Amino acid sequence: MTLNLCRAGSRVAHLKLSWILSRHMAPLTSSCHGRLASTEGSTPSPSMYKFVVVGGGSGGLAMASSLSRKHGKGQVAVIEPSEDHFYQPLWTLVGAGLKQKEQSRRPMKDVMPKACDWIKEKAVEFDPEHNSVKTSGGKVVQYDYLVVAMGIQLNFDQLKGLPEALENDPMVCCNYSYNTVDKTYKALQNFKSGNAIFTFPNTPVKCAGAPQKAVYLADDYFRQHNKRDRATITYWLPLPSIFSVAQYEAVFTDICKKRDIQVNLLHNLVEIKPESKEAVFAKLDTEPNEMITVPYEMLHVPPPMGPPDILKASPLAGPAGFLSVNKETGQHTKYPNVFGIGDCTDFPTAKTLAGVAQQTGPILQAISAVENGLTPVAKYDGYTSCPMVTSDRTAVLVEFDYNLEPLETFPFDQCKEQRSMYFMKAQLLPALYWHGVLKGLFHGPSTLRKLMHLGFSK
Ligand code: FAD
Ligand code: UQ1
Repeated sequence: MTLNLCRAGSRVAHLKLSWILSRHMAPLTSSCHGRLASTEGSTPSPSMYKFVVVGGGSGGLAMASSLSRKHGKGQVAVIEPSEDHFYQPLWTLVGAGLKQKEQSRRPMKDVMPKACDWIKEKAVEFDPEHNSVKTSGGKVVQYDYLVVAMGIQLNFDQLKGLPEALENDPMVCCNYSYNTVDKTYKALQNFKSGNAIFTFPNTPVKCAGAPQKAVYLADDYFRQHNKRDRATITYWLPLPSIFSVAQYEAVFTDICKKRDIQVNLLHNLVEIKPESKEAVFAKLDTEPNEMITVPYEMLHVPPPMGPPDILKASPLAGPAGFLSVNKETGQHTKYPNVFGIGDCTDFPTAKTLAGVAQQTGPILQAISAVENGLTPVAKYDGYTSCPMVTSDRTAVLVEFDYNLEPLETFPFDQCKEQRSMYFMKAQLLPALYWHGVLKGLFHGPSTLRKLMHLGFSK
């Protein structure tokens, strides 16, 4: 009876039922997740969970770890098709030959929280009216609460010539995927002379700093290998400035000037011609857009990106196709038992892992509030950050919030290139990721920030 109600009930009825059960009839809380089913002698259904997490990337596993630690075995399922889990921030360093790409990968089975059920399939359809997700294997997985953590989709085929160029031209490279990241270091090594071109896509992007870090690391590599004077380095962006936060924009404009890196704003890469080794740009400040064709010796291209297709096509999508969430709590704007984290959401801030870590606390609090029939009050402030690696020994740690105001952790001048920030990027953050973020134990640096600023006026 309870099971049928769970299956057939409307979203609201279903939620009310969950709350009533969880508050007053604790042993029956699991009626929708197998426990009551087994007491009644029927087979526990593997397709009904208190929590379903879609995506076993950074945000998905951080949430799944915390939720399964709190709620116990069998309560949380993670729908994730990939055999491997990646620490993507390492790819910037892999592209410059400073790390091996294998260091960024771990088998999914080793990082999946033990108390979670791993459904090794793709989610293919969301049905939030019936609290269910359909998978590529035909399963219908039901939930009390859904956490969407599918990341952003890489759309290589949306840029004319990019798939062919990545396939056939050894000097066209991309730090944004495990399969193409080692081409970048090979291109740096094989570069003889000419144009080294670096671009930025005209779409939403994860880690908007990563395309720029590739520029600085190339400049640094060429200098160390005595070929900088044979390289013309250009960085092309469709945006009106090199960085969205004024204070950091000044820092990077200055670095580019000092290092003879030419920055071409308001230029969008529209085509790559690998046969003639040319890149075609649209000048966005002309109407109709004037086209410029530039020969390249080496070309680094982050692909166009966008919301995952199945999310975009679902009732969960907002106007831009990303998961529509309340910007302070991560709760869906229409379905109160749906939450989102990370790159697949429309949190109006830069998409980074640092942001993901900082989101986990408020989202967990919001889920807990809804479970207890309360209104979520947690407040994610839009914190996002990334170490802008400027050489193989220095980085500028940028950190800011929804207001594009710096929200810096350390009490020293973060606008200066620092060796300590490179050390943090290359040595400390990977460990913090595998042992802290993924286990749901690190919720961003806000406590560290408070400690660091004790006694300082900042
Ligand atoms: P992801 O970690 O990408 O995970 C998404 C998961 O969803 C994947 O496992 C995928 O397989 C799964 N999935 C997709 N579709 C489906 C489906 N239909 N069904 C089920 N599962 C699905 N951030 C920083 O903070 N600092 C940095 O220095 C930094 N550097 C970066 C450098 C590079 C080159 C790149 C590429 C990223 C960098 N980032 C950095 C960004 C950071 O890696 C991401 O913001 C972060 O991983 C986002 O986490 P997520 O959980 O939202 O998505
Ligand atoms: C961070 O928390 C994080 O995720 C663990 C990153 O991804 C690798 C980052 O790049 C940064 C900068 C942070 C912020 C953490 C500190 C200690 C400032």
